[in-house]
This record gives sequence, structure tokens and C-alpha cells, in this order.
Amino acid sequence: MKIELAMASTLKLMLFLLFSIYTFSPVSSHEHHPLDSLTPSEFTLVRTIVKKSYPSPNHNLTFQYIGLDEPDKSTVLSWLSNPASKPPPRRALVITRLEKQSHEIMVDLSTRSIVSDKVYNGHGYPLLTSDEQVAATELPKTYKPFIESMNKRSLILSDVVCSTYSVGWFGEVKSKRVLKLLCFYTDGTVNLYLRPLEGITLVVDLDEMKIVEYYDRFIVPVPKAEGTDYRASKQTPPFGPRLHGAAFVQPEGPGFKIDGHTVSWANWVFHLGFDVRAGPIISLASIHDPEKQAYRRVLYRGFISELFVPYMDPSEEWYYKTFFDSGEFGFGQSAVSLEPYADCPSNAVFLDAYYAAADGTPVKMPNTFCIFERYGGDIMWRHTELGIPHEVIREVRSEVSLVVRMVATVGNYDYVLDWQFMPSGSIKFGVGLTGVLEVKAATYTHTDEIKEDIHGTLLTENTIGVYHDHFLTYYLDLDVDGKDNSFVKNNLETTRVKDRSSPRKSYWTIVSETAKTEFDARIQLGLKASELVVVNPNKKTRLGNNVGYRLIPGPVTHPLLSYDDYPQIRGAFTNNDVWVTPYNKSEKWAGGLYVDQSRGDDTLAVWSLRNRKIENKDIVLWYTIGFHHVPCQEDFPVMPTLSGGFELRPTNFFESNPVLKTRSTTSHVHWPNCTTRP
Ligand SMILES: *[C@@H]1O[C@H](CO)[C@@H](O)[C@H](O)[C@H]1NC(C)=O
Ligand SMILES: *[C@@H]1O[C@H](CO)[C@@H](O)[C@H](O)[C@H]1NC(C)=O
Ligand SMILES: [Cu+2]
Repeated sequence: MKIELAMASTLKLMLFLLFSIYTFSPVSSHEHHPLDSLTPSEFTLVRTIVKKSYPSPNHNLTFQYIGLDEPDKSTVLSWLSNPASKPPPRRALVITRLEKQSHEIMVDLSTRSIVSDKVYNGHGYPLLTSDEQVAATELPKTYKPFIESMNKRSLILSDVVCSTYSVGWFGEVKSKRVLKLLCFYTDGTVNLYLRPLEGITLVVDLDEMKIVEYYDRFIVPVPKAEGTDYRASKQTPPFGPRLHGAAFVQPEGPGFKIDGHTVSWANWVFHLGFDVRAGPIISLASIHDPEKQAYRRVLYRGFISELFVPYMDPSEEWYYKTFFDSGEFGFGQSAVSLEPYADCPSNAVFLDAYYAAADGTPVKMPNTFCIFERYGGDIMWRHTELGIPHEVIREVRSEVSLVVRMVATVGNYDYVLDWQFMPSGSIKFGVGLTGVLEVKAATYTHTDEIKEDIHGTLLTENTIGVYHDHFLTYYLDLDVDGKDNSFVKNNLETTRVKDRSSPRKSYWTIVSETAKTEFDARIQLGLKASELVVVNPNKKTRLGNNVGYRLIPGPVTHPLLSYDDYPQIRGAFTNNDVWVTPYNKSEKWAGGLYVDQSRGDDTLAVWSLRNRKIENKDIVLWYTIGFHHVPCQEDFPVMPTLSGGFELRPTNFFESNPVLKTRSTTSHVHWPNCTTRP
């Protein structure tokens, strides 16, 4: 036991030494990559410039969003071809609330001036700030009717915490910028979401920051605290299995380099940005071609554009729960610090991120990203040849990949978002759902008592896990070997053998169809067997095939709400699983720029009604990965990660297997000072 402990601490020390050397340091050969996220000093500068133009102290100006207004693609690409040249001017897009209006302000950081400032008069409201949500959740504590409700239920006010819920839009003509509050009881647990005070709803006017409506409609038992806590320190025997740890050691150090925010690893190079709304943004991902001895472009820019989470309980307390986690709450704003050795393996390198608080001051989020090489014991490729007499040939290459990870905790749910780069040229997108379910308190303690549709699953006494979906819509601006691309559907079609030329009656073959306009590229998966490929029609392999990248979708999960239902009008960008649009810098957010209480008039579904030409053009692929979630008892009190994902995979992009000649590491692990190991 002692030896093990000593070994463990030596190991820790070694890992510490090994990785402390490689910790990210923001030393860059360029002052700014044009796609770098705004820095703390830039946020401060934006704040100063905007505040200066609204000098009155009576102005309650809040910053709902500050982010990089990225330069035009052509500008970035021409800078990239000559990185020694002066980078393009830095600009920030700012959305403020001021006197009950949303302002869209463009700030030029180079000239320290406001380029434009216009009031947004359309439907919907900007991102909710953390600060205003925190302020809203404080209100019930001093609100008399709420205090009375707590007394009526014999609940201790100091054990009550409230949480914020966007209200959606259900056809009302006039809207105010409001939020709903639901409250929970923390007595005896930290798992507040499992102890809802069902029946109580507060409505907060955010511009006035006061409670404007209050409902205490009924009393149902608050689900018990017992069994809800997930902290290791609170668990009692019998315990689960004891898992053995394993260390992944890299004697040569990590195989990747970070220069500014540009990451290079194996045959990949890409830029990693952060946005308070989108979270991670991967740009300019290129892969080295061993034959061409050059980097070839794959993805200009990719990020999660929206995440739509509609719940399926139409009752008064629940109907409005149809969240847009990115546009309402901010995926980046919801990022949490990753824990070394737990959220990410021991060889991970961590990066911080910054966003602007409601008053415009920069907020540091430590360890927002981790980057690590994953060696999980998987096989990159292999073959055993047994066909040659008296000989066995066996060749195996181990899979190693590079992962960029962020975790967003949006209230109860935790989303583990991975970008995984494979030496074979694939990019894999991982989505892990974990955290705590959103539950409804009810009188039921056994399914025998249930005579109605409870819109969910009884998880424990008095607790219903309500049915819901998660739809993550990815923006993927592929630039396969150049800007102008086409979208090709390689349909697999059954063909009948009509003559007697074959004993077979049928086979399948490929019937290719190149999408000419946006309508041709609206795909509902699962209806037809097709391979969906983004090709560069101007580039061919030596043999004449179009170079391309294929979308390997995740499980088919189509939305089930009616198209005319209000949440689905707002979430109409999920009506198709795949869309292709011509690149347009202002079409970034699938649910619109102003998503809170939006009315669905600025969605991907609306933009694409123009049915623009998309053949041999700079195009953007939109893909939605969805999960229908029927909660089950195992999801209680905290949910084992439910994983999904999809892949972008080269198809005729390389002349042959690009990892044929991949060299494995030759070094073996030696432990200095460990020669006496028993
Ligand atoms: C600014 O906020 C304060 C406190 O919430 C409020 O009393 C004041 O009326 C607000 N001023 C304006 C111009 O809205
Ligand atoms: C870009 O998209 C926006 C929103 O759909 C639209 O208003 C604008 O006209 C488009 N610009 C171009 C050049 O097509
Ligand atoms: Cu779920």
C-alpha cells in the first residue's frame, strides 16, 4: 500500500513537471489573429467607448452581448496568405439594453469609435446576462406574497433558491422583457432541481427588475431530499465498484503546439475562439496532405449555433418550457471551469476564456477549455493477413486524436462538447448530456396511481422526469480545399435487374444529385439512404473524383411538435436535419440574433425560403443532432452521460489512406527513480 502511494505521488509530481512546462502561455508571433476572441483589455475599451457615448449617469445601460465582429472571410483569407501583413481592424458587436430598447452597436477598436448604433425594433430580446438573472432570483426573498406562500407550506425561506426560465412566445401580440422564476428547496440536499416548489411561478420584468406577476396555484408535496445528493461525501454504503485509475503518460510531452489561439497537432492546424453565446468556435481548420506537402482547408468556421430544448408538458406550469440555451442563456456564458484529472485527462492543457459582464467589465473564466491527446486504446487501422501460407502478417496503428472540450452547465443540465480531430482527416463532434433532470413535483408515489398522461416518467416518489428534446444545431462553414463548394446527395437506390443477365433480382447503386438551390439541400434524414457530401467541384483527385467531405450524421431524431406550434415556429431551424445556405456573414444564429421571446421571423428556415443558388458557391452546412429524452430512473439523482455525435469525414479528399504512413511513437515509458519497483 505504501509503495503504491509513493508511486502515485511520484507520478503526480512527474505529471506536474511534465505538464506545467506545457501549460498554455499566450505568447504569440502575431499580436492578434483576426479571429481571436476579444481580450480583457478590448472588453474594457469597448465599455469605455460605449459608455462615453451615453454619458448620463441616469442611463441604466447594460451590455447583453459583446463579441468579436469577425472580419469578412476574404479579408481573413488574404491576411492568412500573408500573416506578416497588418491584421484587419478589430471590431466588436455590442448589444445593449437602454431605456427598454435593444441597441445594436458596432465598435471599431482600432479607431476607438462607434461605427454604427441602431435601435433594434424587431421581435425578440438579446441574450440574458448572468447578472440580471442573479438579480431576478433575489427578488422573491423580499416579496411578501412569496414569503406568505413559504409560511403556508412551513418552508424555511433561507433554504429556498430560485432559478430563471425564459418564457418563450405563444402568439401574444405585445411582449415585455420578462423571465419566469421557479423555486426549489435545498434543505437536506444540494440537488435543488429535484425539490421543486411546484405550483408557484413568479414573473419578473427585467427592465424594471421587479416581480410583476405571482402565482401560487396549488400545493403538492416537495419531493424528499433523501437520495438526491450526488456528492461523494454524502454517499453511504453499499458503494459501487471501485475503479482503477490509469495514467496516460507522454514522455516526449504533448504533441500539440498552441501559438496564440492557433493549435497545431499531427497533421491538423486550427484556431480556437470563444464567444459568450456560442462557446467554442473552431476556425480555419486545415489538414496537411502528405502527398501535396501542403495544408488543405477543410472548415472555415464551425460552432454550435443554437440548442433548442422543448419540454412536452402542456400544463399551465410547464407549457412555456421551450428553451433556446444558446440564444437565451449563452452557451459560452454557461461554460464552467474544467477540473484537471476529472473533466479532462492528466495530459490536458487548459485555456481560460473571457466575456463581458452586464456592466461591460471583463470576466475571466479559468479553465474553460481543455485540449488533450486522446489515446483510448482504439485502433486507427489494422489488418491480419492469414492467407499467405506459413506466414502471419499483422499491422496495427493505434488511434490517437486531439480533443478540444468545453462543458456548459445551463441550469440543471451539463453539456460536454467535444471537437475531436483525427489524423485520418475526420472531425468528430461529441455531445454528452449529463447533470440533473428538470422534474415536476406530483402527488404520485407509484405508477399504479397514475390514470392520466403525466408527460414523463415517475423517477422517485412525487417526482416526474418530464419528456423533452435536445436539438443542437451546428453551423459548419466548410471550405473543402477552397471556398467554392457544392452539396451532393449520393442517393443509394435499389435497382431491379430487368433482364436475365444476373441471377440477382436487385442491387443498389449511387444516383448523384448536386443541390442547385437551398430547397434541394433540405434533408430529413432517415427517409432515404444517401451519403451527404460537400465537394469542391473545382478540384479533383488524380483519378478524377471530386474531393469532398462527408457528413456522417448521428442517430435520426426529428422534431415531433407540429410545425404550427409556437415553439416549433421559433425552432423551425430543426424542421430539417440538414440545410445548406450560401455564406452570409449575418446568418450565424439559426434561431435569430434576438432569440428570447422571438417569433421565428429570423430563423434559418426563413432565410432559406429565398431558395438561393448554392452550387459551386461558398456554402454553409447546418446540421442538427437531436435527442428525444424519455427520462428513466437511472437518470436520478444525476444522469450518467448520454453521448451522441456525428462526423465530418474526408471522401476522395486524399489520394489514398492519409494515415498509411503514420509513424507510431518509438519511445517507451521509462520511470526515472522507479527501478526498485516491486
Ligand atoms: C435605473 O435603475 C434604478 C435602480 O433600478 C432606477 O431607480 C432608475 O429609475 C433607473 N433609471 C432609468 C433611467 O431607467
Ligand atoms: C444576408 O442575410 C441577411 C439576413 O437573412 C439579409 O438581410 C441580407 O440581405 C443578406 N445579404 C446578402 C448579401 O445576401
Ligand atoms: Cu434530456
